Order: sequence, then C-alpha cells, then structure tokens
Amino acid sequence: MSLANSNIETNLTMKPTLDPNWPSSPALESRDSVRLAKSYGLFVNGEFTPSSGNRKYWTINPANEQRLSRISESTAGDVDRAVQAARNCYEKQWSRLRPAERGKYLYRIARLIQERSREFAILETLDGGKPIRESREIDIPLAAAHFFYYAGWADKLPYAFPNRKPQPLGVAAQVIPWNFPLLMAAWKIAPALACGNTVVLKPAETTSLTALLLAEIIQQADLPPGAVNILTGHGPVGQALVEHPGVDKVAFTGSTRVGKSIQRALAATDRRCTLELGGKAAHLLFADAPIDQAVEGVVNGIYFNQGHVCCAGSRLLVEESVSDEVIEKLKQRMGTLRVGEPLDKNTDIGAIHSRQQWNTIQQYLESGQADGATMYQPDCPLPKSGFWSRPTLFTGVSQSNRISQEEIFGPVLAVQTFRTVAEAIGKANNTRYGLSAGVWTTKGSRVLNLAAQLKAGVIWANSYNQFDPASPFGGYGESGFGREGGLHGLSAYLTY
Ligand code: TAP
Repeated sequence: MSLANSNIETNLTMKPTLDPNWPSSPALESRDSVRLAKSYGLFVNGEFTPSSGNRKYWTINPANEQRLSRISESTAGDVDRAVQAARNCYEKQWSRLRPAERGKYLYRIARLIQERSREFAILETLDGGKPIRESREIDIPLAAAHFFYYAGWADKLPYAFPNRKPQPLGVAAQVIPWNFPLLMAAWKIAPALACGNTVVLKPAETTSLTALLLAEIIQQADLPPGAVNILTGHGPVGQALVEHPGVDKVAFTGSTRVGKSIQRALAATDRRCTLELGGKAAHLLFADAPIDQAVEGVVNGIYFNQGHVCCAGSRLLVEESVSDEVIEKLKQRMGTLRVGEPLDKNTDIGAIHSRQQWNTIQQYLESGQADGATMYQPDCPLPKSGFWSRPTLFTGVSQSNRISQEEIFGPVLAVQTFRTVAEAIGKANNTRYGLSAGVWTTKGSRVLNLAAQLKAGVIWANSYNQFDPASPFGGYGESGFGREGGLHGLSAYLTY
C-alpha cells in the first residue's frame, strides 16, 4: 500500500485547524466534581453526630463569598464526649494493637487520600481560596505522603529510639489553622496514631471541609471508633479541648498569640505540648547567586498560597551591588503572575482566605506606606467579588518598620539591602521569630556558615518551600517549640 492512499497521508495533508482563540480545555477539577452536604456534624467515636448544642455556621468560598455548607459548633459537652471516646479507644484498643496493625491502618488512610485526591483538592481550594494547582500538586500529595511515612515507623519505634522503651502518651488534643487544612491534619494525626496515641482534632472554623472528608476516610478505613475524633467550631472549642483534663498531649499550630495562651493554660500541668507558630523569614540573596533562579525562588517563597504560609519568605535581604537588577527582575516576574479564580488551573495567586485576613493585609499595606517605604504592585485585574490582594513588594524598608517585623500572612514582600555577610546575618536574625530562612549563593562554604549562624528551624539553600515528611520542621523563639516531621516528629508523641 502506498502512503499516498493511506489515511495517514490524507491527515498529513489536511490544513491545520487549530484556532489560536480556542480556550484551553477545562480543568478536571470543578465545583461539580464534589458532593457537598448541606450541613455537617461532628465526628465522634467513629460516627458523624450532631453537636449537642445544635448550633451551626456557614463556611464560605472566599473567591466569591458564596455559602458552601453549614458546619457544627461543638459544645463543651461534645469536647468531653470526644475526649472520652479517644480515652476508651486508647485504653481498650489502639494502644494494645500490634504496631504493625497500626501501620496497616495508616497505609489504608494514605491510599484512600490518594484515591480521593481530586475531591480533596477541590474542597481545599473551594473552602480556603488557594489555587487548585497548589492543592492538587502540593497539599494533598504531601498529606498522603505523611501517612505513608509514619505508617512505616509504626512497627519500628524501638529502632528509632534504641535501648529505650518508647510508649504512647495517651489522648492527643490537636488544633490546626486554615492555611494548609488537610496537610496540617496529616502532620498531626499520622505521627500520633503511629505511636499508639488517639486523637481529638479541631480544624480552623473556616476550613473544616477536608478534615470532615478525612473523617469519612477514617470511617472507610475501618479504624477503631474513637481513634480519631474531629470537632468543628470556633476558637473556644479549641480552648476547651486543649484545657480538658482528660488530654495527655497538646499539639497546636497557629498564631503566636494563641500559642502563648495555651502555654499559660498548661503551665501548671504535666501535659506535653508542642507549638508551631508564626514566622517572618528572610531570604539572603548574594551577588554571586544565579539571579534568575533566585528571583523565581523568592517569588515562590512569598506568593505561594497568597503568602498565607508560616515559613513564607516575607523579607528579602539582597546584596546592594545587585539590588537594582534583582528588584527589576522581581517586578517583571510579578507582572506575569495571574491572580484570580482559584479553580482555574492557570491561576498563580488565589483568593485571600477571609475578609478578616484581607483587612489585616490592607492595614499592613497602609502601615508600610505610612512608614515611608515604597509600594509596588503589578497592574493585574482582580475579580469583582471575593477577597483579593495583588502581589506586593516594598522597597526602602527599614528594620523598625512593622512590615519588616510583624507577620503579615499575605502576599507582601519587604526588601532591604546589605553590604557584608555580618550585616545580612544581623538583619535576618533581628526578629522575634525563627522558623525558616533561604540562602541564595553559589558558595557552598557560605551556605554552611550561614546555616550555623541563622536562628531559624529550617534553612533552604538555593531553593525554598521544599517539604518532605522525613525532614523535621519547627521553630525558635516566638515561632514555637517542638518539631513535626521525620524522626523528631515521633518523639513528640512518645515517652521513652
Ligand atoms: P489562630 O488564630 O491561632 O488559630 C489556630 C487554631 O486555633 C484555629 O483552629 C483556631 O480556631 C484555634 N484557636 C483560636 N483560639 C484558640 C484558643 N484560645 N485556644 C485553642 N485554640 C484556639 O491562627 P490562624 O489565624 O488560624 O493561623 C495563622 C497562624 O498560624 C499564623 O501565625 C501562622 O504563621 C501560623 N501557622 C504556623 C505553622 C507552623 S508549622 N509553624 C503552620 C501554619 C500556620 P478558629 O479558627 O475557630 O479561630
């Protein structure tokens, strides 16, 4: 058969029909792909139950302010019930299980998260406002990875702590924030269960949907009733939980203000506590760094998840000789960022999480300008409804300005310059926080020197926001104490 007679020939000779105005195909993730209940109950003792007070509140989509579903407000009685369920399960079942059996349950949860990852990603984006690209490629896979990782440790604790007898603590009260809802739940629940503890978890009031889907998965995975309990509601629910006398361990991630109040409440008790709090991280960018790569890393470091990131690189310290070039390149790159509909797969910066957080960011934008810094924002269009903030860069910032001292938790970068390494270190460490830092240089010896001198729990070199379940994460100073992730994350849930 000659090619001239074949279909291949015919197709090859057809004129191209690609219309440059065609829209790109829709994302697989859409609002229609998830089934939202009209309202949700609490997850206690393996079952979804109404709250005893029968009070509910709306959770909304911050990208359009539309109501998504109604969430139950737990009462003190519900907290009591959940802690009791966790205690019963701890004493009668979970702590007595063969460790390898605990591991099997955790593997099951990890696989179910993977199976339902699209649902999880859409819910996370709808409820929290983060771009679907981030929920799909970072939050959800990392959450599954944490369960896989800690599943592997469940029957190897004696190897993790040789010559010791590691024992679980009992009932863990866990309270998490709204910026990485499923991921924070995984960071907390996976190591606790792997070590033989049971859990009562309170998600943030504005982002409970993925925690409730996780509860469904826990049911599906057939965990013993009471091993994991999830209580929704506002701050006072978290307070009642961490102060409950039936709790043996408190793990909190959130603001430094609330972290301090928890520490005060636990001061006279022998309960174990870990606090993962705020941050004000610095990038240190040296003249010898690969500038384009560094600019990309700085953009990722601050604008990822709208800057709602505890370890966000919200300060840039750049060597004076390259500062003009770096700032120019930063502005160019910021101009290419797409702000808008979080469910659009091309979106770089999604919605600000809530009106309250939007107000906070506006106050900092005003404060930066009032203090004399120069503000730059690209002229990108913003949607009409919902909460939005353009990526922002401040130059001419001084060390005492609020925007260089306080955690903004928004897409706002404060730029300062330095001339010597000592000056860079001094400025980077001049903060009450100490969660993370980024170093941009081609000199390996400088990286090692800075890693030893920067007071930060995590230091990335020529990269930023790299997370792995095997690597510990936590802070110094007002960024809290204790580590999550890796082997260190196990020790927070054990006595040995
Ligand atoms: P917070 O206001 O502190 O809230 C965190 C959690 O605590 C929420 O579930 C909250 O409930 C609850 N809560 C409020 N008052 C409480 C009390 N008195 N006792 C016990 N629980 C209470 O923080 P946020 O605004 O959600 O999150 C942002 C903060 O979290 C930032 O500072 C950020 O840096 C920090 N963060 C740190 C890390 C790490 S790993 N260090 C990771 C993520 C976030 P409601 O939501 O109902 O108020």
